[in-house]
Amino acid sequence: MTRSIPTAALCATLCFLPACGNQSAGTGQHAAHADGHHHDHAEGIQGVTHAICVLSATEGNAVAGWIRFEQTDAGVRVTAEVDGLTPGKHGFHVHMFGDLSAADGTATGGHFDPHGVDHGLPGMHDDHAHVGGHAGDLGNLDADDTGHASYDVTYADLHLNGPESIVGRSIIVHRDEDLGADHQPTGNAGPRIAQGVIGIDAAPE
Ligand SMILES: [Cu+2]
Repeated sequence: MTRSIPTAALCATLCFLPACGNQSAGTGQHAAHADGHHHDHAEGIQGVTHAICVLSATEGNAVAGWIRFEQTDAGVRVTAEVDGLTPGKHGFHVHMFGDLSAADGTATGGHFDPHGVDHGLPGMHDDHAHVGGHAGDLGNLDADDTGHASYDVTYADLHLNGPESIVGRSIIVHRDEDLGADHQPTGNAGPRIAQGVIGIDAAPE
């Protein structure tokens, strides 16, 4: 019993010293590495100002298009140009995950809903457009007779940075119209006909 104590103490000392030495060296390298990058990456600290989602049709559909997101003083401006739709309204939302691995779009999960509230359609308050109940509720695309839809709405409460950022999540376009709050939790918008990941976009020069 008496020998085990010094042995343990010796082992602890031997093990500790090299570890301590390595840690010091590692910390020094890390500090130098970080310092060298401060200037190069200064622009990234200001956050995301532009994002883009390029849509791909889900299996059996022929929808194509894009949705762009731009940070403005009034909020995030959402613009979209989408083709291959049937004439009329098609619900579209920010969904939780940027996972496009399912052919029917279901790997993207449900609507992005960081506050755990009911689904709804976007509306106006104090002259500013607000997303519907869920943070991802963007309402409907409205396709003309050629199957083309344009969209341009600036939302005061949509985010490209911070804990409610939509970057890295996805957009789903649905076959049917989003009927809003009377149809929980999805607006009864039907199958997913197009999907895409929201990624960081280049800011215009
Ligand atoms: Cu949806």
